[in-house]
Amino acid sequence: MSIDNTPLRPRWLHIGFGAFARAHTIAALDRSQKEGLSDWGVVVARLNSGAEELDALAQSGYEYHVAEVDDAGATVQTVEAVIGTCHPLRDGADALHSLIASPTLSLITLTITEKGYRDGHAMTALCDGLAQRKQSGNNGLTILSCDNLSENGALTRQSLLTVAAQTDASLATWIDRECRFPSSMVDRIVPAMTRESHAKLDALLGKSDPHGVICEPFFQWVIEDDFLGSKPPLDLAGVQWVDDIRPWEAMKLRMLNGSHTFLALLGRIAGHKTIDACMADAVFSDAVSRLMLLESAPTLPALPGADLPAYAQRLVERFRNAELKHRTEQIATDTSQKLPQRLLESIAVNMHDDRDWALSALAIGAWGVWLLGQDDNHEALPLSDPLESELTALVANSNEAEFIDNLLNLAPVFPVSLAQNAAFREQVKGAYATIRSLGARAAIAETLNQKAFL
Ligand code: CS2
Repeated sequence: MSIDNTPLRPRWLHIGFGAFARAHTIAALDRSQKEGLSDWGVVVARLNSGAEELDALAQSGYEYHVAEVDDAGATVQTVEAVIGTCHPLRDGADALHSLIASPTLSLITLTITEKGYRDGHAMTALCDGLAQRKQSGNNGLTILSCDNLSENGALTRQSLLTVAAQTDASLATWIDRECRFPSSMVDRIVPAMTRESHAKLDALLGKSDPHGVICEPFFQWVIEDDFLGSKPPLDLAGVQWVDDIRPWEAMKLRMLNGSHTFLALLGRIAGHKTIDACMADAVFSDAVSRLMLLESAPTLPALPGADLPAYAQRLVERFRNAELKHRTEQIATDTSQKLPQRLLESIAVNMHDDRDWALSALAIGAWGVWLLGQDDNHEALPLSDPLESELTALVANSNEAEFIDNLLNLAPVFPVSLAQNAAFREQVKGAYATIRSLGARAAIAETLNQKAFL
């Protein structure tokens, strides 16, 4: 790891330096720092690929740009909060462990995607670093998840303790006693950068920035107020501190991300390559509003002061942002990891309350269609998912009649309570069959007509 000559200290380590973290998490610290004085600097780490990219970032003085775009124009932020980089494959695992053990460090943030909490890689790196920290006699620190999962703090704690307990029970006890795991709800639409979006950014900047990102102007970060020692200086960036994160998470995951997954799967099967293209199609924009208001919002835990119709309207406007070109295929990656918190939790509540969930059923049925590998125009649909081999085998070994039954038996995705519910299976099978026979767009149109929603 190398640290530049700067008044900022390495107090914060961010693991997972992808487009989202650049435009959301690290950009927020940068905004706050520019408003007021603080010595909080960030060291950014990647664990798998991307070592060369971190080298290049160091060579450009750790500076990158974030362009917020919509139809009103663009605003560019120059982010200067990064003071160092770390990559275990370049610097050796010890460099990351020593950084985690350092007494100056007090916060680790994570954007490791949904699957990162299951595959053990990031958790093992964290555990080894925390073992060194414990060994050095330093106190604990705060580990803050910024991934789109329900109760992401509790999940981080659980994943870490499971890995720690496998090698050293006393380490697990120390982590549990000494560290804090607040949950957080993060929100900003930041599409993965493509050749086209890089060209657009470079044109805006008048120079090339390979580390820069394009995103929407909207930003939200709600964090559970449970930190060890001083909190990072994020107030000036508009961060909200709350005691109970759960209603915030549920609102965002079910209304925004649930709709995103609905649009990504059904939209792409119908031939729409981006979210704004889906929203320009009246069948899809109508359906997504109804999904939010009639199938997601009524399932949410109470959140005093929340105006859900206004929230839904704002989401529709954000999804219409034609400057982002947010690819449906990108959102459809890792769907097996996304369905539970985005759609299945609200389906379970709707079934319990005897409320209609026909549009949510179409999204689950559409995942089945997606796995067959072809859209409505016979174009190939890519499968990128941590359960890829199980899913491919399931498709190969099932005949059409049993395919959805077999899919719904996939335990890591569908909780037993839903998988064993005959009404759930029948509705998903019906949705799948309708998409297979009519195509995605007509299946949505028919569902909207049949339900005669008000
Ligand atoms: C998207 C999210 O790719 C996806 O799965 O639904 O990344 C979404 O854009 C963000 O959660 C918005 O805050």
